[in-house]
Amino acid sequence: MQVTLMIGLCIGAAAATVGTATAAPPADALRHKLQKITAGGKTMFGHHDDPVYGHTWSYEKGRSDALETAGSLPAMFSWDLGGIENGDSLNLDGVPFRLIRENAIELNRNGGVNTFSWHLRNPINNNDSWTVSDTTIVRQMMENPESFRRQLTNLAGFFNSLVDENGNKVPVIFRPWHEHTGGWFFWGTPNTTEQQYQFLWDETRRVLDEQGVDNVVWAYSPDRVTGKDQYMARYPGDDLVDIMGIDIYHFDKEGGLEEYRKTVETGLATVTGLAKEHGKIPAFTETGLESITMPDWYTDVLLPMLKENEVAYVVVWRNAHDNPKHYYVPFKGHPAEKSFVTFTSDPKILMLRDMKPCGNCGSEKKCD
Ligand code: BMA
Repeated sequence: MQVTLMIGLCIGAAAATVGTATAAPPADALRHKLQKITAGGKTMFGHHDDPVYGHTWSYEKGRSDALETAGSLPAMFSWDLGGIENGDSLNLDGVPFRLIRENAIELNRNGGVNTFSWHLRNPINNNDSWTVSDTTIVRQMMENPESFRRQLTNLAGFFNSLVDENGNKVPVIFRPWHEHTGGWFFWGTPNTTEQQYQFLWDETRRVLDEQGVDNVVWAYSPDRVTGKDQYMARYPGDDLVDIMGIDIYHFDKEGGLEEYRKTVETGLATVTGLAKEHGKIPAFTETGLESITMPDWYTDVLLPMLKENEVAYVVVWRNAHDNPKHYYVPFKGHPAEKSFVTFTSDPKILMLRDMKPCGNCGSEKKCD
């Protein structure tokens, strides 16, 4: 009862249209929350598809590999919207959008934060994001934008459908056109011109604005970069970006550690430096060591990097239920469990148990 009342008051004050046309958009409250978290020296932990499936299970309400090891859900859930552009009911990994919506709304109610990526099928020939054999796709999208606009309208419909039980829009992070410094997506640098990449951002924002999407905080997240010049080469502009992030994975098990450390050092120094200069929120938008082949990875590798570079959040990728090696959070009995427990208990790291349903401090750890 008390909780419900508090949520109502907080969201109402921060975001709702209370009889006036000038109420702040819902995205403002989330931007503010992320700024507070960063300023307080905290980092939210996030996991892709966390509550809908794990290493050995799928679609069992109440389960989460992170919850079963760390004792709390992550502060953030990451989701993918691939498929929404075609009006599908399941995303590209088989997750029902209905379930994504329900979980996202519930997480927001409990003080957590949702972030969305978009591995869409291209609107020209419906090939997936990873099909890069035809490097004219984005040029064709610019020449004939109608089908792309229809895709964006479907995407906007999803964001507009994130409404809580009080009728308030739920603010979320959206991270489109990610990892473009690599060549594996059709929008990647080798497959597009600067102008074409900019078009994707401009058109996405234009259609979402036109459709009244006011609950999105925008994240720009290249893959690894050599420094500020490469990071900024295709930066869509301060007016289109709220979060400066980066995606960097640890490959090749222990053998790849030195390389990972070096790349993250450069990547996070770039992100935090530029975020300060541009007044943006810094984030480690994707990382992880597949199968967590180093038992102390969370405490010995990831945590020190986060202590050196203040980022609002870090997200690790999914624990697939149908691919035994594809997981990034330990499950019960995994050798990395102890390290994950220590990591998630560190005063710097925020799990859902550390988040306030609303309120201004961003975390209970910080409020104490
Ligand atoms: C990749 C893998 C794929 C998945 C895709 C989109 O990194 O996890 O299995 O389809 O992300 O979620």
